[in-house]
Amino acid sequence: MRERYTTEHVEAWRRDGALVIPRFFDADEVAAVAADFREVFGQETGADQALQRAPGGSASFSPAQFKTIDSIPFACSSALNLIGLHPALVAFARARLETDDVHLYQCQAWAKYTGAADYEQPFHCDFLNHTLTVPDDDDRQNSVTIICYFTDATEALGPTHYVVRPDSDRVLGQGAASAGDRPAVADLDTLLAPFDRSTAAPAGSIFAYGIDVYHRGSNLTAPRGHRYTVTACFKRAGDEAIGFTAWPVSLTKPWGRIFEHATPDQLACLGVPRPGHPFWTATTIARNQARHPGWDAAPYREALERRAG
Ligand SMILES: O=C(O)CCC(=O)C(=O)O
Ligand SMILES: [Fe+2]
Repeated sequence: MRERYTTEHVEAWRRDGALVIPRFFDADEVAAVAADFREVFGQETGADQALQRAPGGSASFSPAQFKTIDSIPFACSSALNLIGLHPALVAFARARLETDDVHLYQCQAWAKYTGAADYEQPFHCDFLNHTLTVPDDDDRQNSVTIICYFTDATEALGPTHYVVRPDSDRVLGQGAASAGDRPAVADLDTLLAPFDRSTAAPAGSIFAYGIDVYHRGSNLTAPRGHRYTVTACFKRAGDEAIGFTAWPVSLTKPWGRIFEHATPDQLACLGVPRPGHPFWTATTIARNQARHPGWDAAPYREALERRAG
């Protein structure tokens, strides 16, 4: 299997808090995920004209930006349902967080279309809705948030823009990103503008960034354009300070699509105990098999037999 990231990438992440890894996903993976996007969102083509804010207006968050975003699982193939748990992505998160036990706490598919919204956002850090407090001083206790592109993110197709941590620290003072709240830095966008970088990259690329890294969504201006992304966020398992999605809440969603195809390792990233965990008894295995008929219980049963034997 080809190497999808290097130790230099992990080092860059540690130093800068953010990086783009071009073509992390293969062309066939991109094609399969994009096909699922078309099935789930039912629309591929944006409007002829971009929606742009009035002259003099400032970039902002708006409900229209988030109209076509949803969490896994979806009624489509395993391509989209499991791409956020791709073994290489999980391995990258493990390397970055320096633990084998990571938890996927957000996994959303987001389709954006030219003209459906003005997607231009002000600079912000994501910790504001990933924790009730502030980012940890120890980066390994924070999380790895990853935007995965399944369409080409050219400049006219709304690539995320960002500022590496050394730059924002220099401009705003060390740790200012962790203060985060915009009123404390009134002209944040002006101050950060000279250090603005684009994540423009071909389909299959990923943008990994910390919850303390300044970034912003940008608008889609290409006529009839669309942008497909999956956001996958990992934290250390058991870290109650960080969160976003409580997976069991979406009980009416097609979880069978996940259970039918995910490996025990992938399921563990969603909080399903691993084979051999004391949770798995003959009773719980049988009951879970009844709940998710397509689930392959063999590894769990075998681990139970090994424990008993
Ligand atoms: O979709 C993007 O490019 C970034 C969006 C973002 O940063 C946000 O909504 O918090
Ligand atoms: Fe954000």
